[in-house]
Amino acid sequence: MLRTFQEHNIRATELLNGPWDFLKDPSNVGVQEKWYERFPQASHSMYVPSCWNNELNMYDYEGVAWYRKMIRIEDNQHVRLIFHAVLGHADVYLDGRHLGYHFGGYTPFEFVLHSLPKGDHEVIVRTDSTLDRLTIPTEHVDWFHYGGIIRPVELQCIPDLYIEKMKVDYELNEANAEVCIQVSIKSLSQIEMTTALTLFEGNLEFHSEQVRVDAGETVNCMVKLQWNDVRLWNVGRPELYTIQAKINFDDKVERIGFRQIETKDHRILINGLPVYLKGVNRHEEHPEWGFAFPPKLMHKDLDIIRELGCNTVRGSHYPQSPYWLDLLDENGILFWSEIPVWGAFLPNETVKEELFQMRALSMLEEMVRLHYHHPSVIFWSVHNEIDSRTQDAYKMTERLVSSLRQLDTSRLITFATMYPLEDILLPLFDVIGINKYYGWYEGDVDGFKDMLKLFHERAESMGCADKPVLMTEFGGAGIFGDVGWEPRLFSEDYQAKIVSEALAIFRDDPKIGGTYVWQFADIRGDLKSNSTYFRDRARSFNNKGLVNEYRRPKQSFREVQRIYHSWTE
Ligand code: ADA
Repeated sequence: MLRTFQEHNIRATELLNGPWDFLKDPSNVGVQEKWYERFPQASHSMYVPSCWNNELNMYDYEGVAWYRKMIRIEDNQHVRLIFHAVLGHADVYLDGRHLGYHFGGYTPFEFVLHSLPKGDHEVIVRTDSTLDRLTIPTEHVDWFHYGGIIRPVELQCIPDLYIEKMKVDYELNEANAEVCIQVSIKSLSQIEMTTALTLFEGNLEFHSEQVRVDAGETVNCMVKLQWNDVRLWNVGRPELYTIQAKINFDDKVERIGFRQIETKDHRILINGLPVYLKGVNRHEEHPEWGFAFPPKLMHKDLDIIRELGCNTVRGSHYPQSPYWLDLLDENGILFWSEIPVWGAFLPNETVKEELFQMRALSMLEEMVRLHYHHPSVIFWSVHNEIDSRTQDAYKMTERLVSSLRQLDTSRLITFATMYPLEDILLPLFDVIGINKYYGWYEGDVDGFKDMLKLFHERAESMGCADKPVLMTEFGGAGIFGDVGWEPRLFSEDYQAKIVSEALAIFRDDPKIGGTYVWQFADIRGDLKSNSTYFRDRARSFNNKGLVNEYRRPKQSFREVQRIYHSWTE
């Protein structure tokens, strides 16, 4: 499942989920030996989507691996081949021909294949999960370093005239919306063609026109309407609208929610009313599936997060599945979306590199494209814990933020800083996120009080006094099942104690607009016997979850649940 609803009712689509032929290429000889022309006898098959590290004897494999799938095309036809997410570097070949390269991990990329002849075709993917100083994330990162095709691969049959994309925007004045719908119709034909374009909201037709498209061209149709008295999407009270664009032999469905986001007096306002954010950081990760997180388990995560009393989730630290965001849309839960620029060990030298910045820019663009219509998404975040004290960080951030502002003006732009008292980036953002671990990595929990006092003074001196400040990370490790009489480090008791004390401090500070506990569930860490990084991660897990990796609640879960339920705005 890709979405909780059908994105196409007319276009024929097929998921290529299931077994693919799979081969490791640890010596990286595949390109030289032209495996894309002649795939070697497959050593075994790999289920797609999945992470290969979850298979036997593959746990710590980082490097190159090849996938192959035969596809059957019933008629000579145009085909759209979509890879919804492949970790790291991906080169795609069709019948021995290189179709293209993509770098990323959590966003889709696609190829449109004109007039693919009827019959069998061979799709080959070379992936490389190797991290280095210029990949995003870079080589030292605090989550397990999986590889593979982690989200579905989709095959769509498209007609000569097809809907390339649809974009829905609106301006709200109370409950009156000026709606702007843009539909791009693309021709793959040799001749000029005409089609009807019809737009529906649910089953209700509200627009129809004839569109002429020259051979091989794209026409962007823009429809502007005034919709009065729309039902507003709100926290805990979701209202969704389904918009379908239909042409002669194709269609596309998008789902939106009408809501207005603002900031005022240190608070996030949704539809003019302040919402105190009660959140957690969630990795989309599970020990059995890695990042190929099954939709069924997303329902369970959602239920647990609702039990906890959250009204928001931070998608740490990469664009999460559209299915997950659909669930948040349907439940009125706010979302923070970010790209995997994870900076705690990011050298300044890397920040300066053009390739690194270009990768970050294209990840931002792909994230916005993927999540654009989800009403739950209210924050775009450009990075986490980079060294935000340097001019190089400033220059890169300015570039990322200005590109985001061109892509979307309707959401708040933010980041998470680990240097709140020295950060020079504050003025660039709408909202400031602070990550700090008093009671765990430094001092005791009371350290938050002094830090926040100094931070507010500093923010004021930088002209940022009114911006909402969110506590985007805080907490400590608690090993599931380790409970006792005394709150020892790494016990559930100690974790529950520091998290609840921290929450009380934040709630007392009128300048804090919300909290995201680090973290929802325990995740696998990236420990290596020959590396000094993350050696404090017992069991090779980051144990700061309120639930363990199998979603069993710890004491801290009960405490946060009690506290979040007691907070009313
Ligand atoms: C950082 C980082 C998280 C995690 C956390 C921790 O704040 O943003 O990804 O690594 O520290 O557990 O130390």
